[in-house]
Amino acid sequence: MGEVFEESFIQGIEKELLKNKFIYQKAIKDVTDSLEQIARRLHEQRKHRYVHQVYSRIKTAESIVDKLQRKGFPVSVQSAWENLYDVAGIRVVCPFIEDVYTIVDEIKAAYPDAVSYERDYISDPKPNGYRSIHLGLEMPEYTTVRKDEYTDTVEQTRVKIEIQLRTIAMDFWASLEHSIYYKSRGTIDVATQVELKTCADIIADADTRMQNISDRVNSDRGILT
Ligand code: 0O2
Repeated sequence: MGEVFEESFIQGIEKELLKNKFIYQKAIKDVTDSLEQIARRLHEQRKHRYVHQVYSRIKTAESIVDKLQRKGFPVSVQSAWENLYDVAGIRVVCPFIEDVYTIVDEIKAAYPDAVSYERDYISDPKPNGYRSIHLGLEMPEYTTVRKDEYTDTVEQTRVKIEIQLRTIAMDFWASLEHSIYYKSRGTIDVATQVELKTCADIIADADTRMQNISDRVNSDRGILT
């Protein structure tokens, strides 16, 4: 069990975090714009919508503190800046499983020097059934101004950002599981955990079937996606 922090400590982190907020927002906007261009180009070229929805969020101070504790990092804004990739997070929801992999390849091609890690929880789901791909990027060269009592120091920094990619079906499960279980780790009985895993398996099966149907229909029509 991690240390319990006072409300005022979390508020302090929240206030400090606001100083970095604009730069996280800028990184989110750049990646989101780039994703929109990719989606538009693929749609024009292949007459198929690879991206169903894109949304983003900046992690709350409470969730940052929780994750730093879980991973054994010091609990501070500087530590979050250095150690966490998902303070700025983008989620890309695609219709089919193969669309997810196509968009992952497009992102890697768009940011060849920025990808720090790729975690494929689709081919290797988490034990609870969670499926998604997480891509950690370090965006190059953002300008920040560090203020102290006497000077403003202009610095070039690399902003970390995480992109999570999944199908509509995976997103359905992850959103519900997040609200039911994930945030209250360990406080839900084993039977409920098993039931959630069963739902994840049913959804994974449905995803594969939908992909197969799509492939069959496209090949009957002579369409290559
Ligand atoms: P928030 O702020 O509420 O969105 P990562 O290091 O990010 O590749 P890891 O090590 O699993 O992955 O880290 P963590 O903190 O457990 O998960 C990061 C984010 O991935 C979570 O954000 C979720 O959005 C998503 N995620 C990971 N595992 C699961 C899971 O089992 N179920 C669900 N529903 N989502 C998951 P947070 O922490 O919820 O933050």
